[in-house]
Amino acid sequence: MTDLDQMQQELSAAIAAAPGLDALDAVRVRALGKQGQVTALLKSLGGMTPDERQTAGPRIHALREGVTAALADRKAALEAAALEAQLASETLDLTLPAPAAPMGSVHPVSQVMDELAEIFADLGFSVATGPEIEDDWHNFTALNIPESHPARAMHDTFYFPDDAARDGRRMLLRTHTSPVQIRTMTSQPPPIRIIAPGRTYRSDSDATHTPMFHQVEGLVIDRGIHLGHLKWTLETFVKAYFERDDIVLRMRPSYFPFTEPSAEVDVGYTLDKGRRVVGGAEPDGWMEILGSGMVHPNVIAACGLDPDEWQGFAFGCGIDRLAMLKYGMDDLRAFFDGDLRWLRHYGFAALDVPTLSGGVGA
Ligand code: 2NM
Repeated sequence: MTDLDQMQQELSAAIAAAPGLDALDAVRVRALGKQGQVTALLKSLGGMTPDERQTAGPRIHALREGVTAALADRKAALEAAALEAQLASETLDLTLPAPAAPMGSVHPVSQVMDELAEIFADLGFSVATGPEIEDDWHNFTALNIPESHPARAMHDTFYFPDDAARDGRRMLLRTHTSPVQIRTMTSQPPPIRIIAPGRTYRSDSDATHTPMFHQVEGLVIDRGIHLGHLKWTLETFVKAYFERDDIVLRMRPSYFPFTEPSAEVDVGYTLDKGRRVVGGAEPDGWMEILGSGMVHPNVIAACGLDPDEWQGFAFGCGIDRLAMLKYGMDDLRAFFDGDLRWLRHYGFAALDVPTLSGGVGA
């Protein structure tokens, strides 16, 4: 056996026996490194005569290629074995139970908005939305509240600086969601059945008012709409929302610029250990929960419709107050504090989606 054959055999054995990647690299350095055995043979080619080189050259190169290939094979085998061992040790038990206390909850305001959408969807209403930054035409003028009208002052409006005006219209934070109804009436033909839930803003802050609050308003526009449609719709809504049939509503004549006639709607409550509970066939007292009325002909005309052909009713109420009455919170300001303890107590599980069949109160 020649020296070269013997070297080949020794290196092959060392490569095959290398127990890990570090040991294998040590063999590589011993053979192919700067001071390596194979490297030394390659260098010796320079000192040979052309004849010697003719025979030794191909054998030395073959040795180097053989060693290089054996190193690569062994390296791949060791890496595959290491991966196998890692996969075998790192198991994930997918049958383990989920954490007992999932994080996060649905805010009562979001929950009530979902309940309202579900109740009114069943009556054929869709949900409409619009910008919170409005112009004074959509928020006031189109709603029969002209420039000089005292209702403008009554709304405690947050106005933007005059240089924010667009097309000569002052910009403001909407004081109610009614501009959504205006945008719906000017962009789609009747019949219209919508509710518009969302954020509204008034410069007002005390125990029962926050500068940002939530409103839902409803609008129906069709031919031959009258007060009877309004009363039935509100009764059906309030019964579905409070989930009881013994609800009594009382309509009191009132005034809004955008409806004529207008009515404030009270719901009867009964006393349970001194606490007011919405409902009961023989009420102990009344709570105001809604404003409503027949849409003023001026509003219908401002939206480009003929008031002799189209009539409608509208209503509005505060979502935050609706939530407090149903779920028993007594401080409005806690709604917007972001206190995790309050949210854990009053929040709803993310998968508790309100449905009429399953109970909107979840
Ligand atoms: C209320 C009370 C009464 C109302 C009117 C309209 C519109 F756009 F049709 F004219 N939207 N909402 C309305 C009527 C709102 O909230 C207390």
